[in-house]
Amino acid sequence: MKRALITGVTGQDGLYLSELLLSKGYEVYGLIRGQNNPKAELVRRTVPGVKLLTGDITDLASLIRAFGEAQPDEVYNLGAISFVAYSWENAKLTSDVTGQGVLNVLEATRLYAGDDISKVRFYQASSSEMFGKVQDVPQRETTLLWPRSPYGVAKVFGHYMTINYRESYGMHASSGILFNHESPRRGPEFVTRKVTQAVARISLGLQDSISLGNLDAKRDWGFAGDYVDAMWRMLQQDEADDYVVATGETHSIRELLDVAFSHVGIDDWEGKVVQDPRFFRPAEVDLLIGDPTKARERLDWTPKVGFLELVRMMVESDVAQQKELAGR
Ligand code: F7E
Repeated sequence: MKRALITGVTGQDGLYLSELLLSKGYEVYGLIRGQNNPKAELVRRTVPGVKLLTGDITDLASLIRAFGEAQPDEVYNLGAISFVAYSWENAKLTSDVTGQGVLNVLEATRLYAGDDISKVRFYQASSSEMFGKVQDVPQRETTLLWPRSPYGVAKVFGHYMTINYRESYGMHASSGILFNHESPRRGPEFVTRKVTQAVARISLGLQDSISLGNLDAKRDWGFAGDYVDAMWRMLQQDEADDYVVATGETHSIRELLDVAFSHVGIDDWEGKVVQDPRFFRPAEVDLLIGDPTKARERLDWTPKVGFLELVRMMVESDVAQQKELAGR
């Protein structure tokens, strides 16, 4: 039975990855941060098979202890401060967690492996935010990185540190450059979920409008459940490498609004959307579209859920959730 250790297990990807690994017969350990973390209960309820360990990716000693208990064959570093807008207000903290945290997990992995670096494989959750002011369209593994947010800069550090551990120590360390990936489990601070939750509430007469920032930004949105499968596939390869994980399609926030509102029978949403300067960013990433050719050819990975299906799935889930909340 293989053993996996996941940092960031309380997040959307941590939950989907836990389900995937448990279904494959893995023994799964999840790192939980902080005292009485309210999200621990969510993990226990959603994926009861996961064994929780206390630790923090900013605290190397806690990681060494967690590795000792989990004895992992595979390590998935998903832990991060992941909300881009927040990273301008908390740049140092984002750098410590999302950037330096990667170095801590790599170092804990190396110390745990000791003389036999081949005994453990490492996955780093890199991000399309690293492409920022894009230098190629579509973006691929070789595209020059030009991050536009403290979050993006921190992810670039983690990305190159992962490559450096691969090249310096021969560690099986892979980096998945994941484009935006969403699901009904997405946090409501991200634009897809913010929209689907508001659309559900508007359709039920629970709110009148939604306040948003830049409606012209374009993103390559996929389904998180598909993307965790790509993570796992990377660690099953003979050689570690870097892979873009994306759908190869891009859509604007306006198109997201079109699909979400029309799914509840509202075709003209203009009067229901307010543009609020609070939600504009100091520097925007205008266009992201990934080229997943390498992942398709080497990992035999293709996304199964398309944009329309994804948005509709999220709207339906939010309508059901809002009805349940309203009925209580
Ligand atoms: O913004 C625009 C916003 O916050 C998407 C994270 O998972 O993906 C995610 O980062 C776009 C941006 O995601 C609102 O300006 C307009 O252009 O959903 P988001 P993100 O910043 O792309 C990458 C791959 C990651 O790695 C990150 O961890 O939508 N937008 N109005 C808005 N965005 C938000 N959040 N809220 C608005 O009201």
